[in-house]
Amino acid sequence: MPTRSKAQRTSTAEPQRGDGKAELAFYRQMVLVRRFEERAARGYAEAKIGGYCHLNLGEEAAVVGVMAALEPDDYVYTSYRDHGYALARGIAPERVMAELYGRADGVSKGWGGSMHLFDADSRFMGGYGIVGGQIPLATGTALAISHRGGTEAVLCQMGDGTTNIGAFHESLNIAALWGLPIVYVVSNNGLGMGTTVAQSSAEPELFKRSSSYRIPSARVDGNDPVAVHAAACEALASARSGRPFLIETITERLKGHSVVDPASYRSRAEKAELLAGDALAEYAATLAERELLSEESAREIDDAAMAAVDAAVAFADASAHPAASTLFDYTYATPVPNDSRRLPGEALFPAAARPGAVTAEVRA
Ligand SMILES: Cc1ncc(C[n+]2csc(CCOP(=O)(O)OP(=O)(O)O)c2C)c(N)n1
Repeated sequence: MPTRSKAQRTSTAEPQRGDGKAELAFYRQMVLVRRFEERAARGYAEAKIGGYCHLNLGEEAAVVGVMAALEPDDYVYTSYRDHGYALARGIAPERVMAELYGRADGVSKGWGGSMHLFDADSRFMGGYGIVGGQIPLATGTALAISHRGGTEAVLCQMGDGTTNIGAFHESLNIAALWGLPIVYVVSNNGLGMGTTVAQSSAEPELFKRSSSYRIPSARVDGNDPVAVHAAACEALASARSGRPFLIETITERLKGHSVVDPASYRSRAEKAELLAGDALAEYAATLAERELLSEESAREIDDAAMAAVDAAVAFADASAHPAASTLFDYTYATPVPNDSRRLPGEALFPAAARPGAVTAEVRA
């Protein structure tokens, strides 16, 4: 069993309900994520963005609250729904948008796209397109930290549907057995594509799933960034002391699974209800009620977010497409010659092995 140094660090990011500054900072970030995602949807419709594209619209509070609890040297792994997490990690909107545009100045040099944002400098280890692919990798990172007696923690975010992937259970088991410094965050937006949690999970109260592995857990209102932040601070403190933790945030995705999903599994009435209960608007109203946010400051915050997103789009538009010669440069640790690709028109099979030209051969 790996040894974990007991040199522990408590999180400096303490929950701050009542301190208007922290609450406004959450709001600012939530608005930035909202405006960024709206613009990403537009960029997709304009064919500026290709491939898959999944948005955090509606999930801003859950994203921002959890990310604010991290230290700069902690590691972050997320699902493909990763834009908001990257922004909340402090990665420049320009570099995130350029990645969505598939440009060389993107955070993954244009080769990753929306689902694969990666920035080693901020220990943002990615965006993963394979459902649950991030969980064993995040757990392995926690194992590495534990081996070298580090004080960092790992945050591993996933969707509700992901808790049914085998790797979720394998990873939680190992994390608990070996006391790894990891927090699993399940963003429960009620749906895995069009399948509800009730249809897919025998235990629909997802935070309870970790109890099979004796991992403490909490369910929290994902519409309240302060509550999410408080839960994440507690979870990270637990992880750093050698006890992994699981947080389930109850959240909503306002739109379809990805930008091309019309969400026809939701009725019109349900869609209208969703928009009417938008967490961002509700949070703004709460701040206004507490006299932390005036109409004027709300407008200023919105204008600043729009300006940041406009600048990100201009930057992405001006950035070059990555050179084809760099295709394999960041894929393998061992360099792969770029001319090892099959060229257009080149035969798939060597002449003697072409379909129809093969003579049966048996080797004893
Ligand atoms: C191993 C694997 N199986 C299936 C898919 C197809 N797929 C992509 S997203 C998704 C739903 C995941 O839902 P959830 O974990 O709830 O995350 P959310 O999209 O709600 O954030 C599925 C089944 C995939 N990408 N990888």
